[in-house]
Amino acid sequence: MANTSAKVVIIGAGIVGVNVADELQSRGWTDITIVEQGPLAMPGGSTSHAPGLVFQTNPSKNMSLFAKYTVEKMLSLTKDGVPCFNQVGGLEIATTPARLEDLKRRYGYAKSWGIPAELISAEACLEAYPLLNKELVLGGLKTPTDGLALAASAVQALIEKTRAAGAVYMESTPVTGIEKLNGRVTGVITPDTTIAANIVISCAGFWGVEIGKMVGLPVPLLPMAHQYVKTTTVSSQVGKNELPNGATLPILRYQDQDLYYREHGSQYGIGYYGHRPLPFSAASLPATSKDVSEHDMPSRLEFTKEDFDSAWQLSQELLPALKDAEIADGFNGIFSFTPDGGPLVGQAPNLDGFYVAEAVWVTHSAGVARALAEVLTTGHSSIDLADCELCRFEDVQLTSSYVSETSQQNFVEVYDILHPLQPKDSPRNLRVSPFYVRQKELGAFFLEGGAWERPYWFEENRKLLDELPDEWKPVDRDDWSARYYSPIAAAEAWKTRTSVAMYDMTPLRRLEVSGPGAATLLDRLTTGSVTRKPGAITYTLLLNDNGGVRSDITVARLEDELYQVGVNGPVDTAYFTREARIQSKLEPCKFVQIRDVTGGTCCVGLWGPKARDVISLATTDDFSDKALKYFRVKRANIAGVPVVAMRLSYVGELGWEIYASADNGVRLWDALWKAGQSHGIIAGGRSAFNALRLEKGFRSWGADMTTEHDPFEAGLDFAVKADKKPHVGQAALQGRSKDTCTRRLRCLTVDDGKSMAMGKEPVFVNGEAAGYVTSAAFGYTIRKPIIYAYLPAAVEDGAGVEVEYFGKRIAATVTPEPVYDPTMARLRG
Ligand code: FFO
Repeated sequence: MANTSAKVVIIGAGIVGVNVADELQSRGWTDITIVEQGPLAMPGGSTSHAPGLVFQTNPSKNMSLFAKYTVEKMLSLTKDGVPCFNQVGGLEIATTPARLEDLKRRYGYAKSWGIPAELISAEACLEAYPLLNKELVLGGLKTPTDGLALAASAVQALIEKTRAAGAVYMESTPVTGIEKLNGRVTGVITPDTTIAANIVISCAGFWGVEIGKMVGLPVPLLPMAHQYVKTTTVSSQVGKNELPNGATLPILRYQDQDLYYREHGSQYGIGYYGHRPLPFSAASLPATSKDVSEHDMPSRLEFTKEDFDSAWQLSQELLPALKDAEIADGFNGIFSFTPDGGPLVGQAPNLDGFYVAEAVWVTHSAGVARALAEVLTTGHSSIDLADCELCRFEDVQLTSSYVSETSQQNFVEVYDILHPLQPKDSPRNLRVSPFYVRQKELGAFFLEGGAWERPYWFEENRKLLDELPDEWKPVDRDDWSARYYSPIAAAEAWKTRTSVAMYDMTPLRRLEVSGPGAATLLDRLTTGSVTRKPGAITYTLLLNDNGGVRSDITVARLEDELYQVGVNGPVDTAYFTREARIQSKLEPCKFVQIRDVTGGTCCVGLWGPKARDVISLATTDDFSDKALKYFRVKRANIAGVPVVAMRLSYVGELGWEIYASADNGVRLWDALWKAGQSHGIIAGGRSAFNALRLEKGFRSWGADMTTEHDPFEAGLDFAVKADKKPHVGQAALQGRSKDTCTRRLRCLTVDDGKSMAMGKEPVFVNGEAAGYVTSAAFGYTIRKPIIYAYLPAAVEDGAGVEVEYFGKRIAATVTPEPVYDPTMARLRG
């Protein structure tokens, strides 16, 4: 990625576009043009009516860090002598016992991500916010560094700043098309001119869908109206705030009723998420006129009072001082919602040089802009972007019906207490494996992931609970960790470790990488020895050019010019596809093709000490250790089904991943099932699966490591081959080692043998928050919960630490890993 300046056109001068311009300039880029369809003084998109509340704490680490930077940056900006951030603090209140518990969880996130916060009593809430009805409030979460962003002023301040540094602004200039040549963007078309560009960044907010259409790019966001009102003067507040929009009370969240509040001088601002979803299409809105005003802008729709009636009543109950006021002015303001609530950031998979930063709230605007500017100027961002990546969705998740339904659901759930495993109720059954019919027969309990239906356990296995030896008996869980869980998982883990089980691995994304350039491509992008002869499998890493782990993958060489690569998701697919396209263009004789074969194939993981006994009853092909060693692949035939068998196991047992084409799936399943009967074979679900992999110390990308961690920190340096030809990330790792890390991923076991964590909880070393949980599960084999967490490198094995779960401290011990089969005797057997 080039470090030198490019010719950049940014579409949209909202809070995201102007921040991107500024962040690029501060990194030395100079040739920047910003095209805005509205007048610059008030462009008329979401920024122009955004209420500006910045609550930083979020379950997502990167969203919290984006918000944190937005606060810092806004604090440094002034417009006409007035700072662009009013750090009044934030207060989230609980009016139900469930919310009070949830605030403890949110307090944990704040600690994990380094945002100062305090859990406070009902009395302290009243002290911080005297207007509250003391009958209603049970307690609160106070975040002193939260506050109010003056988004529209910040835009003006940044326009002045970036203009002074040479940025060119074109106002009242709609974009009518995008120019491209040979898969690269070359310019932006407006009614009067075409502006040449080699980088185009669409920061068009909810108009992004329409801009995306110009280049054939689906942008999975849904514009939706959200109600906001200003009251008339509240008499108790007269004279308390100096500025017309001034505020001194903290910004306030009343999530139990989908409401939030801020002061506007002596008036109140109230936002409401409790009304019916009001979706729109940006294409249906009129063109932005030259005279946008506060009350007349395309993103500000007519107020629908009937949707607000209950909110007004609830607000007067919570804040009795509002009883002498009325609604002065209300509107339905359009914002962007997405299928998973995250923003959309990154390069279009189908068009090089075309970037998107959309569905970004004011809260995260400067943080996202900085990350994108880092990507453009250095090739990588310091905060991991995977859960914001534009290309993180599966194809079925890009259809307009999916985007519409799930984004509306997100609107409805925006303040709900959501369990980390909680699936969508609808749409479901989008992708099912060929084994689905059999799984139904076995009483599978399904959750959804990557649009796949995935069994978590099988009711059919409940009867095994009676046979479970004492040392395998599950222990009781607290209510939260018992959700989406069944003790049946203990029985499935037991069978896998002591007998044999079948796991549906179909949803594991796999790519066929083929052509004369296949080995060259894989060699260049990975840390491992992937050019060994056909039959070899390599567990290896994709790094970014800062040495951060962008994925961990398996590379199986089937033929000289044919590989099967097991990856972690659509972001990996987009990366391989882009790199293959570039290589094929630069070196036509090294042509390489990437094909996602996930949907057309299926996979059974047949694992356990009796796996070889089972397979030998279903095939005459040789599955002995000699014929197929650990981490080797071969084609075979099982009961008449052509398969590819890979000798590896994410659960850490003897056995194989067995791949077949999807049409043969049921036959494959039935043959293995039948062969397994005499050995007591069972089907295992993801609940047991996830526990077994953690016992074995196998990392899960996205949770246990991201681009923010290098292989040494993540404990994956064994996957980096020292004497290898240059590969992406190699140079960055020079001079780094286990000894230079300041933090490392560690295995903890819970001392009381039963207290669970779920992930993202803070970990305390010597009483100080020093790290956070990446993965956690009950280790059935050792009969203790296992927790993986990043901790300072100095922490030694045997050290006692504490994990905070819903405000309670759980004692845990740092333990050498893996806790199961450290000598690999099981896998190599
Ligand atoms: N591909 C396949 N085929 N199967 C998988 O389970 C997975 N993964 C991800 C993505 N790709 C996959 C990769 N994660 C091991 C650990 C993590 C994995 C996959 C495999 C593993 O067996 N590690 C051994 C490697 C030993 C060696 O290098 O020889 C180990 O660490 O001991 C599932 O998420």
